[in-house]
Amino acid sequence: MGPAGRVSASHVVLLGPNQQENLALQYLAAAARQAGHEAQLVGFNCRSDTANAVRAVAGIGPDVVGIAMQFQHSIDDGLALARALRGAGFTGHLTCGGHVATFCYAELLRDGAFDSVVRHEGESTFTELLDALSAGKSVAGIAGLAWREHDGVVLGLPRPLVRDLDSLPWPERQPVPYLVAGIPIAFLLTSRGCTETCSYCSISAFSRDASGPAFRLRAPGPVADEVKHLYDRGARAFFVQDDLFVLGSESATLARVMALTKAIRLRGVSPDSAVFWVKGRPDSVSVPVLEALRTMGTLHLFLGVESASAERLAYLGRSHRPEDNQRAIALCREHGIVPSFNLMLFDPDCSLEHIGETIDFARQHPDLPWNVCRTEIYSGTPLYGRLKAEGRLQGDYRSYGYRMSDERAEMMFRILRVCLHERAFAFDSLLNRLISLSFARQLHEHFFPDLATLQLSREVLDLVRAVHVDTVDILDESRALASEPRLDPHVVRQRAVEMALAASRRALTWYSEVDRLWNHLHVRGRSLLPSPAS
Ligand code: B12
Ligand code: SF4
Repeated sequence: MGPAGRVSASHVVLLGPNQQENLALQYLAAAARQAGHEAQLVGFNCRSDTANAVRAVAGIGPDVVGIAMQFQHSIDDGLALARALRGAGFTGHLTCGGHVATFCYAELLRDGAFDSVVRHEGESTFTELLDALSAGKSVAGIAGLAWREHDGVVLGLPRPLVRDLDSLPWPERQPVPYLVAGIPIAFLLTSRGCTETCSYCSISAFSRDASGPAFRLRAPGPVADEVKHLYDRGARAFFVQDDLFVLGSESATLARVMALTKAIRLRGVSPDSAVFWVKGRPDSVSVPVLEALRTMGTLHLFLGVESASAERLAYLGRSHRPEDNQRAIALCREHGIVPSFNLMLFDPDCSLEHIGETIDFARQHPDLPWNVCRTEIYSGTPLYGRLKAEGRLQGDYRSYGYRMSDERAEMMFRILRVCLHERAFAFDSLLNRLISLSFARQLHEHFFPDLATLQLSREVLDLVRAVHVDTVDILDESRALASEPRLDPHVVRQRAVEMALAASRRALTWYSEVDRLWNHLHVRGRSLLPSPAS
């Protein structure tokens, strides 16, 4: 007899995106295993993975399948996977979870082949679900769960968020290390949630919907224990996936980062041998904070810049001002930390003037890793509520859209959708790959500081600069086109296609250059990094 008087254990397969692994599913697998169940992870990144995923599930033969519903834009893929699993004869319990599932549980249970939806944080709800199923009991009444009953949807009582994050078992990492530039990387969480309330963001909406707390920190000791454990498995760079690693107040950040640094060093891991990638907001960056981050071994700071327009920042619910962006970037440059950022050029109420301010900002930083995007609408967020109230939401929960109130901004976005799709908007876009490549060159600068690295870094920087200068030109050109008086849609379409063709001709060598540098850094890193045992 297993734990809690259970007769048998559940065998579960968890399916979801596995770029940068998947800490959500890894935490769930660890919790399930701790409760005596069997759990396996299978990668499912896009629709074309469906057949392989279905085959893998059929080969494993689990009692329960859980599908990650992390991204609003890929709900349809998750629904199709659920249907395909049923079509292939899977008759066990089918559940899902994640930010999207938390808010769209009713629609998913209505449209999907799911039996239940795990809402908010999943560890306890999911293991209770597995316990109930393996004991042959009904899942009805499990807190945090929504389920189907008599063709209707029933919502269980809410489950409070876990108070002590260190009570959770560590995520069950994949056996083969994830490599960037040949260096083993580990993904890590030292907190959950965020103290801010940006109008477009799922993080604050998620914890608010669960009745808080908005933000929880792990204690430095257990984080350092996990870092040491991962270090002993070979990890040399730590990607901290916290949404808010640099805290709101300077004194709190300094206390936190110094405590973490001390605890990590006490366990024998020095900044020479392990480095960090973290996230922060421009208004929380200061000289003491950067010095503390540097001492911890931070190389890279993903900075929440978002826009260079004061009006847009206020609309997006950001707490910082445009001058914070410039100040934070200048300080990062001085302290040898590379900042990367995303620029939300478009949002429902932006104008061409606002967009111009952000393009000017991008123009000033051609050497830094950045990308541009449109603000997307996620269920449960204040921006979703606003557009719904204004009657402007298009599409449905499987992917919301909107038309910008400024027709010229809308026109500019449509032009860019034609000529910058692969370069900026696609998940594996050239600009996203340059962000990864920039971190890759930083890893080599840190671990292998020699002349050959210097040459490679120069090549990466030249490439980043060339692509960014060209991208800013395209942004300018499309903005100018959208500003022309009396726009004829046919002419605009024609010009957009011409611009797209010219842009892809220029980008042709850049794609192969990214591949070449990425592969070269990978092979070189693998050959130069001493194995953990040596
Ligand atoms: C790391 C990360 C990534 C990584 C890796 C993603 C991965 N493979 O896991 C990368 C860089 C690839 C990425 C990319 C993107 N991301 Co991202 N990402 C994150 C981030 C920061 C952390 C995810 C994480 O590990 N969380 C920690 C775990 C423990 O928390 P959790 O995810 O909430 O999981 C718990 C519960 O939700 C639940 N649960 C979750 N999944 C499941 C599944 C089952 C079966 C069950 C039962 C329960 C369950 O239980 C978990 C444990 O308690 C989140 C923000 C966040 N804090 O979650 C954004 C987030 C998920 N990303 C987001 C977005 C928008 C994107 C991009 C679209 C960005 C872009 N413009 O390119 C892309 C899309 C990529 C794609 N494949 O299409 C949004 C999604 C919003 C939405 N509603 O759609 C988020 C929420 C950030 C935000 N600010 O809103 N991302
Ligand atoms: S600071 Fe980042 S994680 Fe926090 S609410 Fe804003 S966008 Fe979300």
